Amino acid sequence: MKKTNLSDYDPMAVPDGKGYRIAVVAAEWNPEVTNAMLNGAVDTLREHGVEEDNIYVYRVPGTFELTTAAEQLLSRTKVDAVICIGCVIQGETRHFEFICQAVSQGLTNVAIKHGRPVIFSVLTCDTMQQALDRAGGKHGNKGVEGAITALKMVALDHSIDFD
Ligand code: DLZ
Repeated sequence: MKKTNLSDYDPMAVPDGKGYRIAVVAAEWNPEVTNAMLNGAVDTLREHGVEEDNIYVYRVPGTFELTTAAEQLLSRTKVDAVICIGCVIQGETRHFEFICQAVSQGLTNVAIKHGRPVIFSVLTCDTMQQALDRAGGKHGNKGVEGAITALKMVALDHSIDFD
């Protein structure tokens, strides 16, 4: 069956987030989209046991800046994961390609450098409607998925933390 709501998940399969420290960074561009994703991510972290004091929310100007923020957070704090939220909409110029390429490669590099989960909750859409459909619309909320992914990746990280 075709999966149309990307936020369908089994809550029982999500690790308890008690004691996890999670940063959520959201871009200010396309705020009607990124705010909905940010709210979805934070609500989901709370629902799965992450304490209010352990959720750190930051804003950056645009999606391009997510990489710098993730690097700053992982190099200067003890957060267990960083959820990066952005929305890039195709325009008339090639800006879209450069931002998408830079942020996907940049976030991958930061995750590998620190060995910590950096979650790619970045929508790369042709139209605003496609983005809204994935930010609490008919295709779910990519922020919710980012939170679930973060919880699963932190649990994995902790489970292999032995010598
Ligand atoms: C410049 C720009 C453009 C054209 N489009 C978007 C977009 O669709 N989504 C987004 O998050 N940011 C966009 N930006 C801003 C860049 O991400 C970045 O903030 C600036 O290039 C400054 O580094």
